Amino acid sequence: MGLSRVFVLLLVVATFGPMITSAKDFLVGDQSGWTVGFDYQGWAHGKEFHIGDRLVFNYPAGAHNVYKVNGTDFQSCNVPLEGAPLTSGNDTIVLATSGKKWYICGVSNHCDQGQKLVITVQPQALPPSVAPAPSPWSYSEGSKRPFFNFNLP
Ligand SMILES: *[C@@H]1O[C@H](CO)[C@@H](O)[C@H](O)[C@H]1NC(C)=O
Ligand SMILES: *[C@@H]1O[C@H](CO)[C@@H](O)[C@H](O)[C@H]1NC(C)=O
Ligand SMILES: [Cu+2]
Repeated sequence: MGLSRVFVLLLVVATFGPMITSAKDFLVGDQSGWTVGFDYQGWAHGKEFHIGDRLVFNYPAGAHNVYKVNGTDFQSCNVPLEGAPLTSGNDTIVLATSGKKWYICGVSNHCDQGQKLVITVQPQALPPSVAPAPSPWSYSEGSKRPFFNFNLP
């Protein structure tokens, strides 16, 4: 009895835990890291980035760097004059807002050689267990409140 309740609890945690503590680390380029001659758009394709996830740019310090830029500078590979790049070789960026994010390497002509990444960050998704499910109750409650009845058949 006690044991089966523990088991059910573990099952719930195992099932829904990953959805709740869902912040993910994305190693940019996987084992190739942050470098020239890699298809970062191919890498990003099919991945879902959410607020709270992290990008990790991995490279030998000094060989590359990471500038966060806007879409214009991304397209033209323009390295911003102001604003310092990340240079540690293990640069971690927390995705704090939704929308498009653009990153380029500012060393030499690496950006022109394809060392650039654009992603779209989605708003943090609610775990399905928390999302309110449509239920008969919401209708019966609505029917007691005439102001909410305009759109009901
Ligand atoms: C993009 O950033 C550059 C600075 O690197 C700035 O001069 C330019 O006005 C920005 N463009 C837009 C559309 O914000
Ligand atoms: C790189 O950064 C990540 C995230 O901050 C960290 O977990 C990892 O231990 C770091 N790796 C190295 C080799 O410093
Ligand atoms: Cu580079």
